[in-house]
Amino acid sequence: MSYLEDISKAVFDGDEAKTAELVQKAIKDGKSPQEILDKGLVQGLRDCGAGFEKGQKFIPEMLMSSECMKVAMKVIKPLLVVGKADTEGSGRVILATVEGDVHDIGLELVATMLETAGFKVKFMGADVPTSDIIAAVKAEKPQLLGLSALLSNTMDVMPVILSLLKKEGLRDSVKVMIGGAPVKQDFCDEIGADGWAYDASSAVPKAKQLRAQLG
Ligand code: B12
Repeated sequence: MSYLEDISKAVFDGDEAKTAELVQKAIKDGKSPQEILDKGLVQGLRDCGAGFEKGQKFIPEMLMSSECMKVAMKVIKPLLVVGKADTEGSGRVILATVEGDVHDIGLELVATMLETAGFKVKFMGADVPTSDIIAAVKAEKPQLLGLSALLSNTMDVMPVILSLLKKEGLRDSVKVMIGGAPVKQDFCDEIGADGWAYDASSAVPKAKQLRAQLG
């Protein structure tokens, strides 16, 4: 097995100690942190989700796999940030996973990548009440609002947030970027959000593009 497959398997197995050990070794061997993240760690979580869908994995196991990811991110995050800072695309961003949805690992990666690109990020976490998101936009006037949903049913909170922003007269001053595994470009078009990105890396150029549109 390749080192990436070994890392994926350790995450899939929910083995925190092994994940940390393998990630540290890969870094020491000069492997790319981005590759470890995208092709090792995230793949392990995806495999775990696929196992859950097939009834081979259960919630406590998904939780153990997500803990592996968190442990590994402690090692990787500083390496992703070092050497890439760039203030060109700077702007203020609020990030939140919508109400009713506890998934926040992917959004944390988006936060890391945006910070790396020079954005000032307010990370509100998961299961954030819609009223808190609206209040934060009102109080902090960010250029961007990033919303995440991992569940097919919580995606539907996104258009509710958009219409409340409109009702509060905030919609024209903030660009809304959406993401999360079930969220796609067609959904973005359908609900009238400003942008969608597939993953944390592609969220950066998308955020810069949206920021530039505000002038
Ligand atoms: C870990 C996990 C959990 C953990 C979450 C821990 C945490 N703190 O996040 C726990 C165990 C708590 C959990 C719970 C549940 N989960 Co869960 N979970 C997962 C799993 C395995 C991995 C998610 C993950 O972290 N992926 C890795 C990250 C890096 O990827 P990502 O989240 O997609 O994020 C990337 C992109 O989507 C994008 N992105 C994400 N957000 C944003 C935002 C913006 C603005 C942008 C631009 C981009 C962007 O960038 C990210 C980084 O590259 C997925 C399987 C999967 N394939 O995703 C299931 C999955 C999401 N869960 C699922 C389910 C059903 C549940 C539960 C309902 C189970 C239950 N019966 O209770 C509960 C939900 C409870 C709730 N109310 O929310 C289903 C959802 C099915 C659906 N489409 O509705 C999945 C797909 C599993 C499956 N295949 O069935 N889960």
